[in-house]
Amino acid sequence: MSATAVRFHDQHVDEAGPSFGDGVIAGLSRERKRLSPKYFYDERGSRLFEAICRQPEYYLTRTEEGILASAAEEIAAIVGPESLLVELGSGASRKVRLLLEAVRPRRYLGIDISRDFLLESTRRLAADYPWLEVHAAWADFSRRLRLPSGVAGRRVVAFFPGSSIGNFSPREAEAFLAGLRRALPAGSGVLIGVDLIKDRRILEAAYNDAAGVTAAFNLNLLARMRRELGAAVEVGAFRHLAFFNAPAARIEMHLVSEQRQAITLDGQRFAFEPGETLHTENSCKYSVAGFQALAARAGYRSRTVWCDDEALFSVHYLSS
Ligand code: AVJ
Repeated sequence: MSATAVRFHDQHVDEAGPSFGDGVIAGLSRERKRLSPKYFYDERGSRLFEAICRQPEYYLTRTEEGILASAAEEIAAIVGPESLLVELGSGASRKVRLLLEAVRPRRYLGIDISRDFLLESTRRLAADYPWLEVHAAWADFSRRLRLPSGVAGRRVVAFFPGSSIGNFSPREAEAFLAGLRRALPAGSGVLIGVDLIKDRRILEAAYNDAAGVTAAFNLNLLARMRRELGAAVEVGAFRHLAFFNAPAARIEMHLVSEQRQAITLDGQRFAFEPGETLHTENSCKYSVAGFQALAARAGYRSRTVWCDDEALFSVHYLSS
């Protein structure tokens, strides 16, 4: 029953983006080498990310869950039962379960870039919540988003947890939110988790966990190049680097080349100097007021903001 209960929309909700291989070649060809963090999430990367969320230093997940748990009834009153809850980047997370149980929406649509992971997590939701109509759309929502036809609700609420918005620059985040507003019916809501600017020691510890899970997650990008693209790359000759760039209010992750070496792919050779980095992720942080101003520029009204007692993390309810 659970396997067939998910309506899977393999239609292109997104515009076709470059393949992993094309993205890697383009990123390695730049003067300052960089890759999009969306390439972290092959199956192994998605599992490593789930493990990051359980690390003691990674306060984001448990703090957001705490906020959602204590705000659940308030959120349920705003959202209402005849709704469609759209989760952007539907991981295996417990967060959406908190919401589903409190709100009891009619329909759920999970959107994710990792197909197998999406299927597994939506099937589990369908099995656990027989009253819920579960839809899954395989899409890269960082590109233009459309709701699959026939999937609607009296009120549509997009749930974008985990501070995933932080992967966009502030300018991109504004454009993304404006695009989301246009993709959803007028009057829709957005429930979005946003990590806050704070003491750099707390921030840097969260991206340098003692167990080395974040390092493995970062290095998996190189292993994925080898596995999927047949790239010649010495994974052991790169190391994980994560630091807070305070002027830009973001955590940066890089893979640092520990020696002179090259990655070879598709007959092309990409040379690294010792110490040269491949920039793999930005994770932007905001103040509450700063994020509200960004949302206002994207055409939203800020309805409610919830924070934890230590002001580590924020959850915003925006309406269009
Ligand atoms: C999924 C983008 C919110 O930036 O904290 C976690 C990804 N990278 N550890 C984040 C991530 C390294 C995560 N986001």
